[in-house]
Amino acid sequence: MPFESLRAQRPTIGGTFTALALLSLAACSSSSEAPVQPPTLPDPPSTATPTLTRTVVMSGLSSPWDIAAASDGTLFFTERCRGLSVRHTDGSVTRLFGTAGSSLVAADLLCQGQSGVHGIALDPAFATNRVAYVFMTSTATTPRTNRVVRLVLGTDLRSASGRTDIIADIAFKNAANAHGGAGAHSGGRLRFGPDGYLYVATGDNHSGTIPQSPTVLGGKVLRVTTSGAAAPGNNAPAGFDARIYSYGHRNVQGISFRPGSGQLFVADHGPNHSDEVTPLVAGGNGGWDPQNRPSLNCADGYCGYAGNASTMPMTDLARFPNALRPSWSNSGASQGMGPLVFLTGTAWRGWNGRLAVGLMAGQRIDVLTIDNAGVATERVNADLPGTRYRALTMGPDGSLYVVTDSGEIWRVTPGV
Ligand SMILES: [Ca+2]
Repeated sequence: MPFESLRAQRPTIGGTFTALALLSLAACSSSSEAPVQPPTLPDPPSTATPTLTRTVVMSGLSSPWDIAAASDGTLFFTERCRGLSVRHTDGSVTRLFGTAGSSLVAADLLCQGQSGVHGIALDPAFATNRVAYVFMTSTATTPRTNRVVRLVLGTDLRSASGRTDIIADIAFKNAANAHGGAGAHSGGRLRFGPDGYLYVATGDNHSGTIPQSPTVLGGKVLRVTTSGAAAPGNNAPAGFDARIYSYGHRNVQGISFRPGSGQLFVADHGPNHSDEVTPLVAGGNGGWDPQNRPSLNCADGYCGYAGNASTMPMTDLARFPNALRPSWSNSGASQGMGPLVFLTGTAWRGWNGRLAVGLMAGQRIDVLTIDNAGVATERVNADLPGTRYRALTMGPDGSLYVVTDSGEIWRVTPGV
């Protein structure tokens, strides 16, 4: 009997296969043939919940904000008022970019309110070009702006040089208003998509008009080349800045791409209600429009904290019937939705492909099952310590790396 026909007949349960295979082999083998070993089959994918092992990799960081992992396990992390640092695989740390003491000092770095140094992303060709991207607030212009800067790191990853500001005109809240201090709602997450383009999350700056503005880069998700130019296919409406991929957001804090489809899902931090996880499409409108309206007249023209989920919705389907529908709206009180990431790898067992969402005020990580239509059908708690979850990313080892507001980096490893 040909070997391949055995493989085609394989039953789904390994033990049964072994018995059948041995019977078949015995019936078909002649005494002149060498014994044939039955093939080894992988275990079927487990649908069980993984057990989680948590290791504190670093502690004592100052307002850490984001993290990126290189293929060899080197970790890059930002601290909001200090800059970008790297944790080498030997455990040593080098300050690369930011305030005094960094390899490359950014004299224009501003740490104010919620803002400062935010997202970090490594170039898709990082292994060969050592290029990294950082989101930061800058005093280089008046008014001040948020920027995405490109850096070239030394081959030993212990220095930075060659700063190029690839996006210099992201909206920044320059002055306090009735709703809070300067620096509020800058967005700031950076991630490369599977298409090789850089996605940039921005925030509404406590402005009533910015989220739906066709030209102001706040309350948006931008999609650009590694030089900061508009990526092809953004599908922004006529009259919009061509770098805009989606608009009508409040304060996007999480970006992740679904394995397989590559679709972008974002976490949009709600006001006093309705954090949202939303799958995006090019040119889409998230439906956030916190302007004055007949039923609401708000201080400084910003109604973002006025009303409720009906009168000031995070996704206003009355104004924008085609707005992007969220997968999950954390209705009730906002719990400070922050980062999110799709869990990937068979080690995650039944959670492989599910979406981990970090909540800050909620002090937990929820794991969402998303159906093919992009709708969340199940939500479970990850059973990790209660703390404010600021950043999540997958490491090259299949572990989940977690950054907490309290200043720690964890490695969370799934197991049986
Ligand atoms: Ca929305």
